[in-house]
Amino acid sequence: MTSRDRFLKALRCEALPRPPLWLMRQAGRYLPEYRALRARHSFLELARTPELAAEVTLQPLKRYALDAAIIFSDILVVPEAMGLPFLFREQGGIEMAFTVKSRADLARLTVSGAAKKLHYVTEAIGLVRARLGNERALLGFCGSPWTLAAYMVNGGAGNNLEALTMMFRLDAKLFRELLGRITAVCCDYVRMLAQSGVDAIQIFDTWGGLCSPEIYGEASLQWIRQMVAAADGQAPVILFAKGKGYDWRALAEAGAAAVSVDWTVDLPALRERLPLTVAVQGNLNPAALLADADGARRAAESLLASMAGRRGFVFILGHGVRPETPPENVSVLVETVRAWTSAPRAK
Ligand code: 1CP
Repeated sequence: MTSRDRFLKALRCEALPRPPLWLMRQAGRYLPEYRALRARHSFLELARTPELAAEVTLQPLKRYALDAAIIFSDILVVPEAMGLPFLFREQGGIEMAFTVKSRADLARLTVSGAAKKLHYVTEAIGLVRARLGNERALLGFCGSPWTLAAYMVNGGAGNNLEALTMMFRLDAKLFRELLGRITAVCCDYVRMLAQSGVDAIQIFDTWGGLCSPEIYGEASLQWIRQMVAAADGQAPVILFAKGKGYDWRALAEAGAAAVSVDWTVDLPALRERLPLTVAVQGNLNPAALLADADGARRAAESLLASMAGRRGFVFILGHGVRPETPPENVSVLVETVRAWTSAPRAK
């Protein structure tokens, strides 16, 4: 069975002796070969040059027997295409060029034709697919409208994280106009990704946890649902929602093939609660890869054992690989998951 078949079978909740494995942020600063390229090119140069983006995408796959690649890009290319660029701070992290606070700011954002500016992503996808063939799965991704709005209204992490929630509560009309515009671009972009030949599209709702559970449906999930509809079954959608205060059944009913969760969620319990038409993806704590290799192996085995024999499981970290991760620990993780076999459970 190819890695790509394994990945697609897991998303369809078919029985497998071991789960497919990939990592969020599997390309990035923990890899010396990434840092070497970054020393010569800015992040945006890497992301916007299809040959370079393809090379960075393939870096972790050359080192590790991962089952899937994720195209090298960023969720913030969408606001950037709408006319709101982001900058790298001297001290690390990112910052938006301006924040959206009023109707006048909203008027600065482009909707029509914005997604077309992201053609460099689909070109990079074409290059990666040509090199990977059908051996391994290839994922595209997009931020959720709520999470993108969190950057566009709050600014980068460490800024006023309540500004978007305040807009939702105090100026519902402005909120809906903003989210409607972002969603329109995200839907165009998802259609482009789905047609570019990716095997799945991950939607990152990294800041979904800023919503209290009673507003999540209106503030975030309704816009995500439109994106899932835009994929139109051409590529399965994986929905990553960070945090644990969600109505998981409502997320599962949004139409995604899989729900992806962080390490604060009890994954076997979530698997029990969701129907076997929706896969779960998760959720090793990225911190488990920061210390010794033995600890990384034990943490991976414990998650594998807890999910042994269950259908509809994709093994991933609960969030991105941290830049300080020793690359050897990722090797140990990959070896541990690949060596695992378990018989299917009755259920
Ligand atoms: O080289 C550098 O210094 C830039 C670091 C970096 C990298 C490697 C950024 C800036 N983005 C990326 C790539 C990236 N981002 C990928 C592709 C790589 C891969 O997965 O292999 C993906 C899928 C993302 C997605 C992304 N970007 C998310 C969603 C996932 C998550 O981490 O929750 C988010 C929130 C971002 C925003 C972003 N981009 C970059 C940074 C430093 C941040 C976080 C900003 C912040 O909140 O402080």
